[in-house]
Amino acid sequence: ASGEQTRLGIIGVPFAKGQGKQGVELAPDLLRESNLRQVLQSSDERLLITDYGNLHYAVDETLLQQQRQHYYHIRNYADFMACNLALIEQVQVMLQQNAQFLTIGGDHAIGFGSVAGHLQHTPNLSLVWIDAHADINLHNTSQSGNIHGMPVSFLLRELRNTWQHAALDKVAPNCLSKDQLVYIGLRDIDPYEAFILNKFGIRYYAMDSIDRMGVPKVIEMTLDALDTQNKIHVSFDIDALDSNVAPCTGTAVRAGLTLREGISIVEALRDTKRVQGMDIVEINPKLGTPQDVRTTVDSALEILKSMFGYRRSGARHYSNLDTGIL
Ligand code: HAR
Ligand code: MN
Ligand code: MN
Ligand code: MN
Repeated sequence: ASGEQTRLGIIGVPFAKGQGKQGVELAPDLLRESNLRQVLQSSDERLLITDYGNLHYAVDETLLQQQRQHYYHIRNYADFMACNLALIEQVQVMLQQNAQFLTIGGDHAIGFGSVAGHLQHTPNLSLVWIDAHADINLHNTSQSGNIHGMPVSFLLRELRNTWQHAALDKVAPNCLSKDQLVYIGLRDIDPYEAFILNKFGIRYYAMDSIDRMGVPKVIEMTLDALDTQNKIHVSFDIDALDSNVAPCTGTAVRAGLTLREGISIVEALRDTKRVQGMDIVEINPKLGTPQDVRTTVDSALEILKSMFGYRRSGARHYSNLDTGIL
């Protein structure tokens, strides 16, 4: 079994129009320049990595018309939908060619296309959304008009009908069940978002739950909630981490996950062997000092290498090792 390889596809999505700050679009190339590939490869020698480059999209007249007629109050709706439609296709291509995929944002608006594409390939899917924010606003509840605060509402069966002019049944017919969604790390929930979470009984472990129960219990409850037959998608917003380890992000909220808590969560999810897709989003190298950028990128790489095989307790397979020393 030590010669067995796992194919991993990577797509960069340099999308910044889900919020107001320039800079998140630089993250995919910055991670590549920071040796993402080598870091992942050395975390597990069996990974076979294919980098598909950065996603391109074109906005068509139908989407511009949807925006003008129905979603003019949502900033960049047409760009959002065009980018996500391209991502939905790209994720399915990656899953035809690879066992796992990684989507590098960009802001969290791309969480819609990444998870929706995953759902079209694998209808029985669970989603773990690790974030300071719930990103579950509707077009008529958002205070900011920023669509990176709304992607989850496009995914859930119970909420997607609020986007009745978005033709979701056509572009992404498979949707997520509300009992297969778990949030971890929340600490900045808008009033309408809290109403929605509670109305539908969506599971969320906000930072106070983590403080009360600790990460091991939260992970246990998370895994208990998810159907063991399902594959898992992990959408990791870097702002879930405390701003001392992830300062370069557009909407930093203090008192977040420590890097160790983040790593523990990701390790436990990885150890289920059911994680098939992951996003890492909201890294903005234009915010903060060069040292802050270094810190944020290093934290992201730690999270990613844990997801894709690194064990703090040491490697378990030794195919490339000269064991003649003993
Ligand atoms: N809830 C706020 C809004 O909808 C803030 C959302 C900030 N979102 C992110 N993604 N950074 O998690 O505008
Ligand atoms: Mn497949
Ligand atoms: Mn987010
Ligand atoms: Mn966030």
